[in-house]
Amino acid sequence: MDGNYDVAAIRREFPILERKVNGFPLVYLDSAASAQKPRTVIETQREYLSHFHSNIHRGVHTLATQATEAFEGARETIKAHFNAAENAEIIFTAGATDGINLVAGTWGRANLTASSTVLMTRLEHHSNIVPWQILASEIGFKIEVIEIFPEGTIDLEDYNAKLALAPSLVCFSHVSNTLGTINDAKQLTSLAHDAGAMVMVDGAQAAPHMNVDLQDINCDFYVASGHKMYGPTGIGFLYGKRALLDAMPPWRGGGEMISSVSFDVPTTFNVPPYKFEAGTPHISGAIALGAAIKWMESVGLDNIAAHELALTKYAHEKLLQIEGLRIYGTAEHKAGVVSFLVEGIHPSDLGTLLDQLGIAVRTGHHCTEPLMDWYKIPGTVRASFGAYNTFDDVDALVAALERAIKMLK
Ligand code: C6P
Repeated sequence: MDGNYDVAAIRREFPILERKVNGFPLVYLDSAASAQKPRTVIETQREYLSHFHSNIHRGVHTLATQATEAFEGARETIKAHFNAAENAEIIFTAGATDGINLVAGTWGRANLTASSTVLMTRLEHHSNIVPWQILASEIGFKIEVIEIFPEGTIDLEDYNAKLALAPSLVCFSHVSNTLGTINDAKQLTSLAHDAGAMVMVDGAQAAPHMNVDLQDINCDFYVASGHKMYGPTGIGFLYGKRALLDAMPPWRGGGEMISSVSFDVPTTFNVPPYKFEAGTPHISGAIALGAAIKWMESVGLDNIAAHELALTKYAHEKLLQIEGLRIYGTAEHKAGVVSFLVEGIHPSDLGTLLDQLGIAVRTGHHCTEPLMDWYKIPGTVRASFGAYNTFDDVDALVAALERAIKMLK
């Protein structure tokens, strides 16, 4: 136990943490890629599939009603947890990537022109770059990059200078998946709004690690992925302000997103969120995501954040004792992500050897190639923490690294 945080009890809720990998107890340090699942999430999905699976919003029978209630209950859980103003502002998507593509394909296509400018930070994940690049190649708008300082924080002077270009949209990640930097989403949003821009926040790495209050941030769009929040893959959400969602054209066409379809008069569309949820959604995923959020709430996001911060500080201290090791991402406000390189060793060689010792880390560019290019490095080794990680996990990483480095040098 550290303080009141009973990490041993938390670990018991994650069956996967009992397994061995390559003969060693699993040390899972890759939660930024995808978090492991507590029993309540696994059970919720099993319970739904075993007892009340049905399509939703379409049937009058008992199973359809129960499935619809559970699905809409999950939407309510997301709305309440993230403090959206109403359930209609929460659109189920396949994940953060899907949500950003939705905004680009609807709001972006309807509102950006050849003379528009879109700002984004150098920290962005490809998911918050490429959909805008694809649209820019079609429409012809300009993309401008907000520069960062070497420790991984946004250069506010550069941001203000770029805001003077009167951008239509500013895109930034709430937390960097590669460096761990926590951006001040409220401040960045307010500056963007003062300049007349809309704001798209990529919350994929913030939602699992801190309390996020959407009305307080006041951004226009926010996306997150269920699988990083201890929930299933293939489900996530897009938050959008109601007035914007009302005005946006639909995205994918199909069942459920319409009000009326005709060959004779124009087809009309449903209200948000259904306007953006064509086809049968990932019902079990949405319901289990609701369970995952309730699980995070039961531990307390502030407790998870404090625990992960303590692990991060400890990892920095211990790792920096290794000769030739450099940490990328040293912002004062940092989430549980530690990216590093060891002089003379390729990150993927280190990652492979660490795996042989039971340690799961991610290596490579972490879908942030422009950031890696800026640092002039091929990638990093990244250890990332979840609610279930321990100080022993950090010690195991350091010991395995020392062994691996000896083998590689
Ligand atoms: N980052 C990582 O290892 P999806 O794949 O849609 O669930 O999430 C995409 C995404 C968007 N934004 C940020 C900041 C992210 O970190 C991710 C996913 C994983 O860092 C996989 S590349």
